[in-house]
Amino acid sequence: MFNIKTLLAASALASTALAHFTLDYPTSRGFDDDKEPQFCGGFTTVEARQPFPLGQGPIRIDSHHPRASVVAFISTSENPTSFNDFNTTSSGQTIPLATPVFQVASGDYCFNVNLGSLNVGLTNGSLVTLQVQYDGGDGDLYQCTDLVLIDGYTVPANETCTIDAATSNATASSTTVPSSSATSSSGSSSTSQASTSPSASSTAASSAAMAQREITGLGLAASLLGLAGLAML
Ligand SMILES: [Cu+2]
Repeated sequence: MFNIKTLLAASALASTALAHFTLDYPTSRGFDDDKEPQFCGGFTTVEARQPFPLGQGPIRIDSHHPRASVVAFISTSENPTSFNDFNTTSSGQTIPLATPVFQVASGDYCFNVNLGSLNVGLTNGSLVTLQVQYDGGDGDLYQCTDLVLIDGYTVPANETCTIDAATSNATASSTTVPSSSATSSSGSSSTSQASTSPSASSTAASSAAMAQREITGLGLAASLLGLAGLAML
């Protein structure tokens, strides 16, 4: 015989997709399926800061939904406690999004950010927290990572992001990109880089203008972007 509690538990179980998404590089503060809809994925204290390039640096995620929209943004607070800390600096300056809103399927993806170019006064040694927001159809999910920005820092070679999901229609890469495919794609990636950068930058500009809304309702942004697939989830 069923009771309400059992039914609720069963439906909660069914609606919790396996892992939603994970932030794999830089290392996330922590991951908890059930808490991932919360600010910073439910991990609200600053963890050991990882060195990260002041210039271009890679972020890696593993998407467990067949279609999702993703955006990343930073806080310049040493201990961000609210989304507002990701919207403005301590002096009230608006912080642009670190990426445009972009779409992924399931699998491993990477994208590059260039935090030094956000023009919010970041320099060698600046402390930031980067938050990734992900909506795969079951609501906004979050992961945070705490960084110290180093001018000229070189990330481990295996973390380098050559197929940037934020600026191209990247397909999921395997965990390690075979060197043969990296070689063969280098030619096409440089041409696609050139052809996609105008649209990528215009996307970045428009998403920066909508930053406030996206941070609190990426689902809306996703539907505006025509994520028809979400309805099927
Ligand atoms: Cu999910």
